Amino acid sequence: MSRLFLTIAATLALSVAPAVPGFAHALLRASDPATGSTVAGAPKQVSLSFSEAVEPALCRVAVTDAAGRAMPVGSPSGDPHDARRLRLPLGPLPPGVYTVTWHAVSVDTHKTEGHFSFTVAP
Ligand SMILES: [Cu+2]
Repeated sequence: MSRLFLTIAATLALSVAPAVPGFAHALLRASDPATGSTVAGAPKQVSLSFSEAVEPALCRVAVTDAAGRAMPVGSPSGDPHDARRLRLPLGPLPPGVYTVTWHAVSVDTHKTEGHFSFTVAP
C-alpha cells in the first residue's frame, strides 16, 4: 500500500468518525425539589443544577399542575456563585403533583430540554 493511500484512508476514517455527542451540553444533574420527590409545604423556588454553565436569559422553565395548567412563576435567574445553576421563583403551589419543563441554553449555545415532577404534600 502506498503512503498516499494510507494518508487518504486515515483522513477518511477521521472524517466519518461520529462527532462526540453531548460533549458540552447542559444536562440536568440535580434539582431542588428533586425528581420524583415529595416536599412538605410549597417550595418558594425550583433550583436546577446542570452539567455545564447556562445562559439564564435564554433558558425557559415552566411549571404545570396535574391538569396541565401553567402555574405562575418568575423569570429564571442565574446563581452568581455557580454558573451551572438556574433558579426559578415560584408562586404559591397548592398540594398536588407538578411538572417542571425546562429548556436550557448552555454557554456554548447548545440547547437541551427535559422535564421532571415533584409533589407538594397536603
Ligand atoms: Cu453543547
